[in-house]
Amino acid sequence: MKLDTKTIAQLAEHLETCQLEARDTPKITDQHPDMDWDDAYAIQREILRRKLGRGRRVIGLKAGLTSHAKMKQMGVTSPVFGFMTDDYVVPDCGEVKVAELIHPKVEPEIAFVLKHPLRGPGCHVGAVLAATEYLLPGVEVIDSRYRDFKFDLKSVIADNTSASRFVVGGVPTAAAGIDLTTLGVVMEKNGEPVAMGVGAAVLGNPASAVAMLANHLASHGEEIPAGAVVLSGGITEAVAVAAGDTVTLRVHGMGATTLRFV
Ligand code: 0L1
Ligand code: MG
Repeated sequence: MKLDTKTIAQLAEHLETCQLEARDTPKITDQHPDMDWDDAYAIQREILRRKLGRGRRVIGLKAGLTSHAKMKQMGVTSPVFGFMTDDYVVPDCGEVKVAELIHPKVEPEIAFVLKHPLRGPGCHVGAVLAATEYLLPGVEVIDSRYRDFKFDLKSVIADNTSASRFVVGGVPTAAAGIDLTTLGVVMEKNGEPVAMGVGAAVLGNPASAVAMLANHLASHGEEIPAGAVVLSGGITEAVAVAAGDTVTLRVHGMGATTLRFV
């Protein structure tokens, strides 16, 4: 690691304050160009520690930048991982207050809810499917704390991978019998389709992203707990939203989930 404990704590406080006050910041690597991957995840873990200290609970975990579309959009080459606390949950058909966010975007995802914990290393698609209780359509609202969504991979990891809100809904669907690679999704904004894709856009199979998350957590001695909601990553590029927009994600055979921006 290149950063000391005090700097990690200061950067975590800075990024979390930007989140809580809905204001943006230049990317942190501008001031700390030498920070490494361990520093980036240490800052993210310190943000989580602060939230847990205020009584928040971890509800889910996420993989991000998992599709070639997203990687191309952001100019990066590998996925990133983050957490979601209880205040990130939007009820199905619920509202997101845009004033609480900086510059939100939405992305269509497949959510996994696990019946058994998943622990790496060596976690693979088969283990993920065996541990999955059901799948759901999910929309992630990302809201990078970095000005104009301009960041590098280390900065975005420290910023908990832009996590801010998410909704899941539709029909809880067993993974057995579903071909996740050809699973089709349509995301609508104000009734118009704005993004379409299939599961294979996420690392060939969204379950691969969950396996990678389990293997990543194993390097910190952690696992994906049973009951966690896991967002497997955007199937398409993210779409900007504003107050007044309604977003619906339809996933073939799994129904739909909706959220409204006010
Ligand atoms: O969930 C995601 O794919 C987002 C990862 C962070 C990058 C971004 O803000 O787009
Ligand atoms: Mg995402």
